[in-house]
Amino acid sequence: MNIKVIKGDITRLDVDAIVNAANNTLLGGGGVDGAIHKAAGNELLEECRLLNGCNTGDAKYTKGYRLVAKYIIHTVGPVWQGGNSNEPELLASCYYRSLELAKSLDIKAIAFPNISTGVFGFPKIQAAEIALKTVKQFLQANPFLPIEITFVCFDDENYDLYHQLLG
Ligand code: AR6
Repeated sequence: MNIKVIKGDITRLDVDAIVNAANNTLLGGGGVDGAIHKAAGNELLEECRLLNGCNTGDAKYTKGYRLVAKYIIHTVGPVWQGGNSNEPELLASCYYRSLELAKSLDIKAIAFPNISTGVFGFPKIQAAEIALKTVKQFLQANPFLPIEITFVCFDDENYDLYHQLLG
């Protein structure tokens, strides 16, 4: 299967594109967003300023600058508000839109963090189920696309969850 799970720091990955769990401004923040901006350098922020933000559930891309990855796909996950504010659909859309963008950029290897499961408070088990289900849906819809998808977990809880779900 072309889905992998690893534990580690997404900023160091040797892939064509890494996905950033950003916010609507796309101007940086804490968590993985802060780590990516720090590792990529100030030029990233300059390009992000030109993007005019991003809607929740959507994705936009920039160059990777000082990262090994050539591109950064910035997506905005939903803030968890109890589960009745379209959070599952919006989270699924983050993964699907990011993969559609990757396809249009001819990306062969992409790495995702566990979007929305930090500051944005999405329950980790539900988020992992949505992430895996959505990625599988995309692969089924694009059966001949040569793309390798890596989930990069930063904490043990997410890592263990993904391992269990992938079997
Ligand atoms: N590599 C991989 N995963 C990481 C890294 C890293 N270097 N650092 C943290 N994580 P979060 P969100 C994991 O809070 O919940 C920012 O301020 C972390 O353990 O980064 O989508 C943005 O600007 C967690 O599992 O993103 C937004 O305002 C996952 O990344 C807001 O946070 C996501 O946690 C977005 O919140």
